[in-house]
Amino acid sequence: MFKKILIANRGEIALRVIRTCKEMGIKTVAVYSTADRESLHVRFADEAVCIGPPSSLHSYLSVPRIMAAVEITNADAVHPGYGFLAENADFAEICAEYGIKFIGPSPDMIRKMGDKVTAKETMIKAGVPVVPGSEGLIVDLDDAGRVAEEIGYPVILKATAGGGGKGMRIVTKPDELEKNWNMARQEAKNAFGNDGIYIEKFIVEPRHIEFQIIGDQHGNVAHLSERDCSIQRRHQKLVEESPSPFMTKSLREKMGVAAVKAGTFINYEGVGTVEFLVDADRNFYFMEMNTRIQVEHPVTEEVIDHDLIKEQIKVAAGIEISGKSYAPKLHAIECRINAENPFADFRPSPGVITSFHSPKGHGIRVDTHAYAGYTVSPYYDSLIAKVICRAQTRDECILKMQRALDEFVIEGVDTTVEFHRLLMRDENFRKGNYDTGFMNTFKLEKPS
Ligand code: MV4
Repeated sequence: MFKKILIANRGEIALRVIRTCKEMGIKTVAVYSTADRESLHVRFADEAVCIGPPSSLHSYLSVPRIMAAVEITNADAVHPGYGFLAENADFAEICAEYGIKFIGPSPDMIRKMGDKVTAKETMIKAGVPVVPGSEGLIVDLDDAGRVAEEIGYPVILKATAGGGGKGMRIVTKPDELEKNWNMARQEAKNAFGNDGIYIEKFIVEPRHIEFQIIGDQHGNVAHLSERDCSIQRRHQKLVEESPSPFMTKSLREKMGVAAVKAGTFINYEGVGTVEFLVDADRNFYFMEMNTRIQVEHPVTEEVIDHDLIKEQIKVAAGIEISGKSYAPKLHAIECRINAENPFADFRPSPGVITSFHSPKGHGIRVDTHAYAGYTVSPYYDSLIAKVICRAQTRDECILKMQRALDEFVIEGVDTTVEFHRLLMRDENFRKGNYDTGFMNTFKLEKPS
């Protein structure tokens, strides 16, 4: 087992990883920017190294600075958390060159899944259903026109280097293709330095349902059931839950088989997520694979009763998993609490948290690095807490979440707590009647 893990991250996930390391008897090293001096991950780690100024580019995204911190502290492994360097194949490669275990899959695997066209081609070979579309990259506008006619409008143009919604354009009719083709190429080139585009049939208002998987170094892959992440706004997830209210026993079996097939075919090592689009008829299609631990992993932890960070560290150290897959035992919901004003287009609201009281009681978990007196920096993403509730049934879980949100006091910055309070009372949400279009019609009105 590792002796000392450096956590190349900040905020709640850095704290989350430190907690599990402590329970496993592993020493921890925190890294921090000057903006995060007072952060809890710095205080709770055994050692802490300042790696630079607030700007992520010169701190949490700086490979040389992180490697320097690894070297001076003698860490034998790096946990990347999510975001920052978590899916950076070059970083994983440099760790390997220095004999440091990158807690995650191999650089090759990260590259393969990071390129969406390659990922999709790989899944076709594995026998996992994918959205009908182009075979590989589109070469020019004529090619785009031919493929679009073949699969039928509406279609969606996606950047192969994209993911998470960046660089996508929906095309509803032929005369809109040229404009969108040019825009998609330009956007992709600017955002990723790669203008490779592919085309898919546009699935109208699908659900976003993802499967958590885990693979070990011995070829075993298991799935840990699904999370429904359909409640999102501008490709930012707001709420996740497990089980999905749209799931059936037979659909879970089929999707679970597909997720395990995906992981097994690529010999996946580590925790990962296979994202699917699910249409109204419950047809499901592979969308992307994430090769990191995700923000919403606690939902899965609560329903299957395992510490995913612990499992992740164990497989990274070469320990074999049991190989069996899990169905959810309970219901869990996560609400992401961001320092944003939901009544002003979710505008970020950095500043000092003057008072902070988090909800407590049976079945309630709050993952947070925030406290009274903590400053929310404008330099990083605005997630300040995750409230995760679990109960025997979805209805009880929603009631518990309501109670938890009612108890949550955060003063000094605007937060999305109020949004979630309204959402938990929404009739369609309560019925589980939602898809990725939900936020387009959700009426957000400030209670007077
Ligand atoms: C799609 C889709 C419909 N059809 N692909 C890809 C990245 C993910 N974060 C969103 N993605 C989607 N891919 C096909 N073939 C619908 C989405 C999608 C979406 C697209 C446009 C605007 C908002 C969206 C919200 C959720 C999902």
